Amino acid sequence: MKKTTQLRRLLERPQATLLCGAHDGISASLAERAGFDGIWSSGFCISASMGIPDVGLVTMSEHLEATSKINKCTNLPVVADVDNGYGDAINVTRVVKEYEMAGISGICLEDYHHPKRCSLIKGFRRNLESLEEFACKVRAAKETQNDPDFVVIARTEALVAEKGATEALERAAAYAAAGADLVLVQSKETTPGQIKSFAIEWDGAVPLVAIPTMYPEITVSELYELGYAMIIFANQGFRAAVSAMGEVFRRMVETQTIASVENDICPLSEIFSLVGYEEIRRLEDRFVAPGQSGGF
Ligand code: SPV
Ligand code: MG
Repeated sequence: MKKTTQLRRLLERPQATLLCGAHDGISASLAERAGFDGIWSSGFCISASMGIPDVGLVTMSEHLEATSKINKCTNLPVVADVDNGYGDAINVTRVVKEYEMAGISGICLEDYHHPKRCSLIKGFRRNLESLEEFACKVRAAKETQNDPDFVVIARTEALVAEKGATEALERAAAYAAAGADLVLVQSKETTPGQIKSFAIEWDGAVPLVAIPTMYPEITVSELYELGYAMIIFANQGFRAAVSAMGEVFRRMVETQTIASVENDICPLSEIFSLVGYEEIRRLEDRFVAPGQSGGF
């Protein structure tokens, strides 16, 4: 089954579709192994893995390259965070073509004017595109897609930009009317009040998407009950890796030996299995004659 259709099927079930944020191939493999329904190629984690903040500095080609690597390492459908589409509606048409060709199952477009700003941090100036302009981008995305199963998520940052609940609802309704398959509403509050009231007020035109990073206490089933059909655990894996790496590096310098960390790190055998060394052995048996040298 095509991965786009796989995502559609997941969304048709009477239960939440749970996506895990990934920033590279191995994080996507691990998310699949853990039992997630799909992968979110997280702009926040991809930019952090490049050592830069998530403020519109990463280009479309860089996101696409990272997302393609993710997609090749998993059988799960991948939803790509494409920030604000890297320009106007014309840029969005190219985004859709490129991501469809790369086998990505859907994109999430957010209504920031360039430069976008990470939603998770307070104190930034946040400029949104006009409702009309962004609705045109959503329409452009939907009219460009070839595969009817390709999913376009429209994300409003109205609550994060402190525009109020009424504007958030108006924007969400306009984006749904423009053809968005789902609407993501983001909040930077540390309690779920905003996204709870949003869901209560929402007319249900399309299903909702939540990324509960800032209000982590809420459960998947609570969000689903409220009307959030897709839930994204966007960056916990990346943050776990950063904590683990930082601690192991610290201990190796402190003890001046790698023995101090050996029991706490992933065994090599697991890496071999995760990235398919066994397959290379099989290919060697089939295609590489004994004693054959490199090929150069
Ligand atoms: C991302 O993971 O890049 C997201 C989700 O867009 S958030 O960082 O919560 O805005
Ligand atoms: Mg993002």
